[in-house]
Amino acid sequence: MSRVLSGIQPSGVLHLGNYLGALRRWVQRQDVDDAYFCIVDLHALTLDIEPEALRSQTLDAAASYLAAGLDPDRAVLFVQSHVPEHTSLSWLLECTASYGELLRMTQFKDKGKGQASVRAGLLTYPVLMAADILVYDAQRVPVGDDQRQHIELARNLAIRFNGRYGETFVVPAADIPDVGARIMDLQQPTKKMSKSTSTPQGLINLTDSPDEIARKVRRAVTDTDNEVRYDTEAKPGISNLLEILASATGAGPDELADRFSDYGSLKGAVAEAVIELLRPVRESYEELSSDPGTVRAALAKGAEKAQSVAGPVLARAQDAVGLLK
Ligand code: AQP
Repeated sequence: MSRVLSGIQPSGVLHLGNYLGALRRWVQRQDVDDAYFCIVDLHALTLDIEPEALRSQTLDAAASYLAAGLDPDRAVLFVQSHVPEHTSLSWLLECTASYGELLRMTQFKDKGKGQASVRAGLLTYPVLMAADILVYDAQRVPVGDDQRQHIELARNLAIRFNGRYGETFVVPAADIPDVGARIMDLQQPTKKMSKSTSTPQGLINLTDSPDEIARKVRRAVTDTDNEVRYDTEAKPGISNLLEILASATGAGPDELADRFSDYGSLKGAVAEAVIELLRPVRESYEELSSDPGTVRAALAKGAEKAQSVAGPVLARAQDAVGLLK
């Protein structure tokens, strides 16, 4: 059994990209792996967020985890800030990372662009993410393609720390799917679908009704030549729809392209597949959102278990750097 760790920011309602790139795969791993999945609430503070929104979205994200099929008896589900070992380790890793390597993070450049004042946390949160992973001795990190660079940083920090202070951390590896690793915005198909930067029409939320899903897919931006072909450079909109359909059905995007002779029929098939894929998640989410007690109980149990693993790893790292016991 390998130890896996991953998380999602409660920076908005979870969307189809979060589901296909992360959540759905976590559910598949929970019986096979020693699985730890958190809601990374501290990461959400790197951008502007109202305190009430952060609180309610954290609970909503946890309800989405359960609705997607994660089971607190088979995986450790918790909120990052409930386990303070993450932030304690993060400081040791900040003193391992260099300013230059953090400046090179593309998410920092993308999210900081156009902001009058960029929070220091936006620069340093990839280090906190490294701490999220390393503090559990995680071997694998199932994520979407946008997190590849951050996992590389976590690996580099683990290797550098081990080199400087002696073997302390497990060096983790990214686990990125072949299909569904980068679901694009339906309105701007050259940009990834994102909680914080997509418009409502560009996103399919896990809570969207079948009608909303059908409308958003029908209005998805394509091109004008009406030829269904998988070509992410020349036809990003159609390729994104094929990728979504491939991820929902298990067939390959090229093979699917051959089955459709026009955009209308492709869009109809995508809408139907997504509606059926998300139907059980939405139904279960609706039940859970009226039962916050169940969600909170799952998180409390998870935090206790998580802390029992994170505590000794943090102590090992503190000892390694020379902090007085
Ligand atoms: N569009 C996507 N396609 C596939 N996977 C995706 N993920 C995110 N967007 C897509 C994966 O979902 C997990 C959680 O991501 P996150 O919420 O922690 O942060 P993010 O990657 O920055 O996702 P968002 O939606 O864009 O959030 P905001 O807008 O708050 O930054 C990760 O495994 C990610 O790869």
